[in-house]
Amino acid sequence: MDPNNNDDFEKDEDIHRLDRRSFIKLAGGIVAVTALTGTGWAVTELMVNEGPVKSWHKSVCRYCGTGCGVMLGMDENKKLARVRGDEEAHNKGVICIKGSLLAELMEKKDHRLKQPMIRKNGKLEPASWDEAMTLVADKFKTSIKDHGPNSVAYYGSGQLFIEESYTANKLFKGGIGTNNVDGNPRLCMASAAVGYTQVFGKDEPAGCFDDIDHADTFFIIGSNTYECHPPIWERIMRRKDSGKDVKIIVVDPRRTKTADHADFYLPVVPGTDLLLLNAMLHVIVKEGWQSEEYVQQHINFKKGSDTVSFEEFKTFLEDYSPEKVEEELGVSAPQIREVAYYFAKAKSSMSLWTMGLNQRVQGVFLNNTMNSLHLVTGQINKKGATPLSMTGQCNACGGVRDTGSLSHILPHGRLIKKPEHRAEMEKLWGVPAGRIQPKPGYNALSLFQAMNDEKVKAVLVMCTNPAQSMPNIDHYKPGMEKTFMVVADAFDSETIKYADVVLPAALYIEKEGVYGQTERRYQLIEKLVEPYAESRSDLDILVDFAERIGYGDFISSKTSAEVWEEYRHLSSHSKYNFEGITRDRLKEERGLQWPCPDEKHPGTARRYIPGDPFVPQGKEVFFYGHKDGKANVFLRPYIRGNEQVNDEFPIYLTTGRVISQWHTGSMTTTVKELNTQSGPGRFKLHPQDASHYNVKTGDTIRVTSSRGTMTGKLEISELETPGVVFAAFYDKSFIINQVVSDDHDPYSKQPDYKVTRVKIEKVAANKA
Ligand SMILES: Nc1nc2c(c(=O)[nH]1)N[C@H]1C(S)=C(S)[C@@H](COP(=O)(O)OP(=O)(O)OC[C@H]3O[C@@H](n4cnc5c(=O)[nH]c(N)nc54)[C@H](O)[C@@H]3O)O[C@H]1N2
Ligand SMILES: Nc1nc2c(c(=O)[nH]1)N[C@H]1C(S)=C(S)[C@@H](COP(=O)(O)OP(=O)(O)OC[C@H]3O[C@@H](n4cnc5c(=O)[nH]c(N)nc54)[C@H](O)[C@@H]3O)O[C@H]1N2
Ligand code: SF4
Ligand SMILES: [Mo]
Repeated sequence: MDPNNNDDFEKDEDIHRLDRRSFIKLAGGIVAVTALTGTGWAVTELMVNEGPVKSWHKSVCRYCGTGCGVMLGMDENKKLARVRGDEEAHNKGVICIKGSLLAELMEKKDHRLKQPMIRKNGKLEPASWDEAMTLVADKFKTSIKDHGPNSVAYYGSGQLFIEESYTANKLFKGGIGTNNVDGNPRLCMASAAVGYTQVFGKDEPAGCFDDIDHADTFFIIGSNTYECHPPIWERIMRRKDSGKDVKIIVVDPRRTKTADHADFYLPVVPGTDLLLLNAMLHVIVKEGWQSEEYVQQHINFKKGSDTVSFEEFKTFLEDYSPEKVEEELGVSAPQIREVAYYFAKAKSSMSLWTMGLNQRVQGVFLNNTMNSLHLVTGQINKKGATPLSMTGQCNACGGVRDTGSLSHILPHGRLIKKPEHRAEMEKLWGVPAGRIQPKPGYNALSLFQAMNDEKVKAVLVMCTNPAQSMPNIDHYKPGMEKTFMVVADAFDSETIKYADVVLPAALYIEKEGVYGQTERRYQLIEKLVEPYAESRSDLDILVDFAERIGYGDFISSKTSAEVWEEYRHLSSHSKYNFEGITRDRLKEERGLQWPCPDEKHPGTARRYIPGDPFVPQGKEVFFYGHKDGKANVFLRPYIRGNEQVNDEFPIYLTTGRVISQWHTGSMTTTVKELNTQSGPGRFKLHPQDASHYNVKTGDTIRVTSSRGTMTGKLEISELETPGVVFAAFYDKSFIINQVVSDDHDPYSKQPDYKVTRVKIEKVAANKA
């Protein structure tokens, strides 16, 4: 099915309700499903070819931050023939429909980029690697010479291998001498990373997925776990079915499939969650449900950089009584009290959150306060009790947050703004003092603005499709036109329309490297097939580029295994220490969680408690990111964003994902079964709003914000919420980011993709 030319979306079949036979039918008769579990979606095996498998190989799914272990079956022609979940991995054999169709992805050769291309007279023409890389090197060198190192930039991805992001970061920050290193994790994880760092002094979660098997209350907020982290959802459902008294609380303006299974569903007004979190804290301290141990021994209460008393914290919360917030929040006071009770009084409470909190103008405050809820109640540092920000992409944690490949950070939790951190990295990289610039570089939004303003003249874009994924995209297109853009991708993409040089990248098992998922678990993907046509791994491209611009000696590790050795040793100078995670261990084991300081160390499932190598002997809890071993609980006021509905723009647009498509769809829309499941891009509206606007399924509507307009088909769904129109962003003929606001969090600089006020107009009625 071509997603751009299809109107059969009314048949949008729900994979979750499909029985075995319908699933096989849906997938065109080519699948063999060995298990559809009680909750109905898990597919553990899928046969793409009937042919026999010659050898099975342990690997990792290339898509999301669940980081599922998969077993890849290669046939005698060395082609990926079968995929199944790895029972020995943390996902216990469970994978979702996208992972089960990895073999299909690898087969989509007609959509792949075949050779380098150079734009000549407005048209992309095939070129040799040497021609393309000579041009790239010349342009970057000239720009650096004429306009200084800050006139060039790298824009990367949470889907590159650790070795690749690390190399790019080292080259740009330690070699060229610019901090203009950013990427799509800015759109995704920045608020979580800043949030954790402010609270614990270090980024990355303390807990792990195993906590799911021990939790009694799940507080799921701004996460459609069912569609976006399906094996995690499956694990939560198994816990729920275990016979224990397990409560699931879901906070989401849309009644998603996740919300559908909740014991308590809180349909908050988009953008107001901080009222809920502060009101829960209000109830907790009023009722005396706080943990005295944590309040006395493990917490510093903070108002900005000042330490304040617990009493002052309580006074701050006075403004957030359930009765005061209920109207604006859209959740009743008794409901707020009820969820505060189940959160505080459970044996173990676990929170899970993703973009509904991160992609918000108050993303950092929301992340701070999620951690506060756990700290104040002592729902942390024991099995099943943990604030777990789930990561989106397969390698946003390992590849980008841990390697420090964002414009304000350095490897292993170091910050650009700290002179001692820069000095340490300069020493470790063996570069002159002062090489690393003292100011953060451009972040995603300011980078594309700098391209608009012609301050950045040349940019290397790897493994991301900003022309479709950036908010308010029309505003940033002039910059993409003007700047010398080098784009490395495996498939055709919107961004390639603006590229001056296109580099065909090797995909997934055509190369080798390490991914690090949500719970600090590092896993190896081994090379199993040769790169398609002329494509090369991103690491090979970066090494070649470094050599051509004069940093061949500095980028001395040239292969993935060599980079890993360098990087593993580097980590031993930090509290991320994973020197014990050798390549050989990664080949044998189902991933290892850092810290893991030596080769005998089993890895660390839970940080800040005994078992974590950095917790001093005799301490039961020690937040070693801060010298006094305490974590920060911040007083964070709710501030209304600019995107509030009014007479002109009376309804909220929120955007996100569907189970069977990946982001901008450049990979997943090439797979027929996934398109059949999702249907083409469209707006979704609740029946109540539909009757207000006098529209029905199949009609064409126009949605307009202060940023832009998009016209598209409409589907009416009971699963949506009155007052909210939803759209996903996978369909390149329906680029919703033309409408989405680029307002962003002032601290993390992460854009708010979740709350844009819009108006709706009917354009045409469905003819059918
Ligand atoms: N199938 C699939 N899975 C994926 C991906 C994919 O593309 N496809 N991408 C991966 C990546 S990179 C990411 S970042 C994750 C994202 O995973 P999720 O964050 O779970 O996915 P989203 O659909 O972006 O948004 C989550 C929810 O936030 C809700 N929301 C909107 N506004 C608000 C609000 O004001 N408050 C609250 N509480 N909730 C709000 C939306 O209704 C939506 O249900 O998924 C990962 N997994
Ligand atoms: N409206 C709206 N927009 C959003 C979001 C939202 O919720 N709503 N979410 C945001 C978030 S959280 C994210 S993470 C971003 C994601 O946004 P993007 O990163 O722009 O989206 P992807 O489709 O994942 O793009 C990855 C590209 O890398 C290519 N690729 C795959 N493997 C390789 C490889 O090995 N090497 C190279 N060089 N290329 C490869 C793929 O073909 C694809 O074109 O979108 C953001 N945009
Ligand atoms: S949940 Fe994520 S990692 Fe697991 S199979 Fe699905 S897409 Fe892959
Ligand atoms: Mo993401």
